[in-house]
Amino acid sequence: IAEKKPTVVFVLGGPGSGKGTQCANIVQHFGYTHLSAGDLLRAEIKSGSENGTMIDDMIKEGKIVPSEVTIKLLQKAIQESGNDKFLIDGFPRNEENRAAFEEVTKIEPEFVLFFDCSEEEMERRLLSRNQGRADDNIETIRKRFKVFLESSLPVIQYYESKGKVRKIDAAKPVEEVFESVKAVLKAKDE
Ligand code: UP5
Ligand code: MG
Repeated sequence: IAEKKPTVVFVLGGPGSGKGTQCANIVQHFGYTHLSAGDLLRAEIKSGSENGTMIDDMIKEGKIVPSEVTIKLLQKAIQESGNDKFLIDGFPRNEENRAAFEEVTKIEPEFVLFFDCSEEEMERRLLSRNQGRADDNIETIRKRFKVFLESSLPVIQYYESKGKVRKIDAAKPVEEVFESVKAVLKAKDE
């Protein structure tokens, strides 16, 4: 059966740039389903799956989990949602993630929301989050920043070269960031 391909927006930005916070706002106003790759991986650890220990070890080191694991979780969530519009938050994180997702799903993003924020501000936010995340300690935060610069920024640059990046100043207060986000999403509907 020929199914219509879903609409996908990738939501990217460094650790603590506000991806999850802004996705929650977008969901309330624009009818997307929010899929955080990190949340799906953390749920997989909790479920006691056979991959759980490997995923847990990688997250504690700030490393990127193999594409096939993350893509399977995303595909399952897409199928189970019943929706056709998705915010994919925190994925793809490297070139291999990006190529594998395209190859397996044949989906290309409509555009990429890029939350741009200084490391200093992101570090401050992560250290004061207090939600018990295993990776919110200064040692792991430094590793996450390094992986972001080395592996994830090139993905953003790839989409930039295709004219697909909508860059948002994410260092401002939450409400102001959301005003910029709304402007991008409204422009899409016009
Ligand atoms: N906050 C938010 N916005 C603010 C603002 N404008 N002003 C002041 N404070 C603001 O926000 C972080 C904190 O800042 C919160 O306390 C918030 O209230 C405050 P949040 O919205 O949670 O930021 P977010 O960008 O979502 O930060 P997060 O820590 O989730 O980003 P990461 O990209 O580091 O985490 P993720 O969960 O995506 O990935 C975690 C790990 O999983 C990765 O390191 C990796 O090991 C693994 N992973 C993979 O391997 N593959 C994947 O595809 C995805 C993840
Ligand atoms: Mg998040």
